[in-house]
Parts: sequence; C-alpha cells; structure tokens
Amino acid sequence: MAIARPVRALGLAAIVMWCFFLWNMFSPSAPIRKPNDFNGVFERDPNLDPTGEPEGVLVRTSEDYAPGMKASARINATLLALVRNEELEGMLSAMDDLERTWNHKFNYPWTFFNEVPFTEEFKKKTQAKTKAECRYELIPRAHWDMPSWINKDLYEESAKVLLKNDVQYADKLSYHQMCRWNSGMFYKHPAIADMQYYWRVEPNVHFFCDVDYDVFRYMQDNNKTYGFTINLYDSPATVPTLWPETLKFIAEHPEYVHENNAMDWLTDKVRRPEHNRKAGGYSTCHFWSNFEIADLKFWRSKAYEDYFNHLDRAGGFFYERWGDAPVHSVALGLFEDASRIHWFRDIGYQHIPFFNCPNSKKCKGCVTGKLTDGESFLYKEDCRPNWFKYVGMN
Ligand SMILES: Nc1nc2c(ncn2[C@@H]2O[C@H](COP(=O)(O)OP(=O)(O)OP(=O)(O)O)[C@@H](O)[C@H]2O)c(=O)[nH]1
Ligand SMILES: *[C@@H]1O[C@H](CO)[C@@H](O)[C@H](O)[C@H]1NC(C)=O
Ligand SMILES: *[C@@H]1O[C@H](CO)[C@@H](O)[C@H](O)[C@H]1NC(C)=O
Ligand SMILES: [Mg+2]
Repeated sequence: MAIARPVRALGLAAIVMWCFFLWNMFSPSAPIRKPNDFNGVFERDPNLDPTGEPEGVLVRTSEDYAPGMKASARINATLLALVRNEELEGMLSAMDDLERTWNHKFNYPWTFFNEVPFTEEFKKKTQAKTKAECRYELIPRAHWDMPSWINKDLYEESAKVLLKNDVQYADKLSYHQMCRWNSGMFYKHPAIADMQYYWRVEPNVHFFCDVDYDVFRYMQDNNKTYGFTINLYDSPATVPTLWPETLKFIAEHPEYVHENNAMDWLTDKVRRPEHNRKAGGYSTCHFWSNFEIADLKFWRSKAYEDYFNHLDRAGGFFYERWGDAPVHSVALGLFEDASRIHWFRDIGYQHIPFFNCPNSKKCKGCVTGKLTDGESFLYKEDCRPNWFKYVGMN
C-alpha cells in the first residue's frame, strides 16, 4: 500500500538507534538482547540461522517440477498478479526477478487478472518470460464495480476530506476498487477455484535471493496459512473506523476469534500511541500485502467471508481508504492461529520504498538488514519488532 506522506523527520538519535537495531537484527554475530533493550524489540534467538533454509523443507528433484508436467509433487498453487496493460514493463521486470531466483526451478503457473482484457502484446511478452503456463483472466464486473449500496456523492465528498488529510489516491476510484478486490474478491474468481495457495506479485517489485525450495510445499508441510516479508505501520487517516467496525463484528461473532490470536500486535499503543488513537484502538500494524504467500482456504472461510461482508456494508472501502493490507492483517491477527503466520526472512524483496534483505550469500542486489532507501524517517514505519515481541519468529 502507499505510505503516508512525511509528517516530520525524526531526530538523529532515533535514526541511529534504529540503524543499530537493524544491524543487530540481521548481523550474523548479533548479540542476544533482552526484550525492551530497544523500545520493545524482540529477543534474538541464537539458534536462528537467517542464511539457511527454514526447517521442514523437503528437498525434491527438478524432475518433480518439469514444465507442463502435472507432477505429483506440484501442489495447486499459482503466482498471481492484478495488473494493468500499461504496467507491462514493470510486470516483466518483476517476472524476471522471480523466475530467476525461484520459479524457473518449480514452474508454477502465473495467473494475471485485469478488469479489462489483456492485450496480445501483454500476453506474448509475459509468456515469453517463463516456461510455466500463463493464464489471463478477466475480472467480472460484479467483482469490480462499486457496490450498489455505496452513495456516490458521499464517496466524492469523503474523498475530498481524505485528500486534505494527506490520504494518497483517495480520489482515485480505481484505487478503492483495487483495495476492495484484493480484500474480498480475488479468491472468488472461478479461474483459481482449484487453487489452494498463491504468491502475490506486483509490477516493479524486486526479488534478490535464490530460494531453492518449493515455498508452497513449505506452507503445506508446515501447516502455514500466511507468509509475509515486510510488516509496517499504516497511515491512520486511511482507516479511522476499520477497528471500531471490527470490534462490532467480533462482539457479534466472538466464536471467530482464535485463542492464539495476535491481538496484542493489532492493538499495541506503546510504540506509536498517536497511530493507535487516530485509528480507534488499532496499532495500524499490517503485513505489507503487495507480497503475500497464502492459503486460499483462509479467505474462503466463513469467518473471513462474514467479516468481509460486514466491512463491505460499512462502506469504508470507499468512504475511507481501507487497504487490503490492514483488512487481511486484522483478519489474520484475530481469526487465525498466530503460529500459522510465517515471516519469509529468506526471501529478499523490495516494493518501493521498503526492503526485506536477509543476511545470506544467496542474495544479490540489496543491502543486508536495510529497511528502506527512502528518507530516514521511514525507519519508524517498521512494525516487525512488535510482531517479534508479541508473536515471535515462527
Ligand atoms: N488491472 C488493474 N490493476 C490495478 C488497478 N489499480 C491497481 N492495480 C494493480 O494493483 C496493484 C496495487 O496497485 P498500486 O498502484 O501498485 O498500489 P500501491 O502499491 O498501493 O501504490 P504504489 O506505492 O504507488 O505502488 C498493482 O499490481 C497494480 O498493478 C486497476 O485499476 N486495474
Ligand atoms: C488440485 O486440484 C484438482 C482439482 O480440484 C484436484 O483434482 C487435485 O487432486 C488437486 N491436486 C492436489 C495435489 O491437491
Ligand atoms: C494445523 O493448525 C491448525 C490450527 O492450529 C490445527 O487445528 C490443525 O490440526 C493443524 N494441522 C496439522 C496437520 O498439523
Ligand atoms: Mg504497488
């Protein structure tokens, strides 16, 4: 998601502290730190080796993943991109990176979604980037159009107010539609009805590290629901009533809240009390959903469907600018067992302006541990420390 415009820069001391924290977090010889050494930062587990593959990886031969072969090893999964024809170059670049570092070994199909038909040029050039099958799917109007219960005038008035509060893209209807589709529609598309897992990819993102195992099989073998790389604060002005609506929903459906939830991560107010206050009790912490590797079963569950419908009726996809990242993250944090959410620390990743860059010889082209190449005040947007503090590293 887009990040908020700069409010004001942090003092030098805070920047230095964060650099020090990041260095400690990713450095191979990092000393073990006690909780609260750095503003509530997690205790580093000396047994964790960020350079290796995660435990539970089953090694398979390349035979299992021959192109076009419905190999028994390959599970029902796809790389998935919502993209416009005009973003072809950025898509090709993202494909180059992901094919080179991972998919040429596994040949999972690509599924491209668009609300208008893909051009022949788009199809030809994307297919040329991979040996795997590419599918080009049209989004049904009923999944994309503004729903009937949204008041257009109210939407337009709200957009003006949001823009005044520095909410980027608030007056871009397609941006609201995109966030809603990614929140509650993509997994309903008939083209992926047989799929169980997906890896979401956006144009212009980068992948830096060779990943030598089948991440979908890792998800399955380890009973994981959701994998992320980057975990951030959001702009509270985009989600003023998301949390209040969520509280109404869980008051009606307490049975959906998992006993091992991540409520503390969702409601922390120690690190950024102003964010929590402006977002009505929500920390605004979220998995940055331009990258996600996930089990579609979660989105297709009754709990999530009921939750999405509640939010959709409340109108915040249009009257506010609820992103799919906070919506996904709040749902996961409440309804899923937190131990089934995995940090893919070994997947080097960038979507401007943030990185996940592991300490590993398998990575090229990013700076170990560096969160951002944007302005230094962006360092305070990192919410991983809270995730590690409240939930842990698994
Ligand atoms: N087909 C289609 N794809 C869209 C549309 N709007 C956004 N997308 C795609 O949805 C994803 C997210 O949109 P972005 O514009 O990148 O949103 P963002 O990441 O919050 O914003 P940036 O920080 O500017 O990248 C990208 O993969 C876009 O290609 C749309 O109207 N039609
Ligand atoms: C994949 O999906 C198809 C269609 O639903 C199903 O027949 C097949 O058994 C699935 N394959 C695996 C490995 O789960
Ligand atoms: C996967 O995790 C869920 C939730 O913790 C649990 O109910 C289920 O039994 C687990 N399945 C396996 C195969 O471990
Ligand atoms: Mg983007």
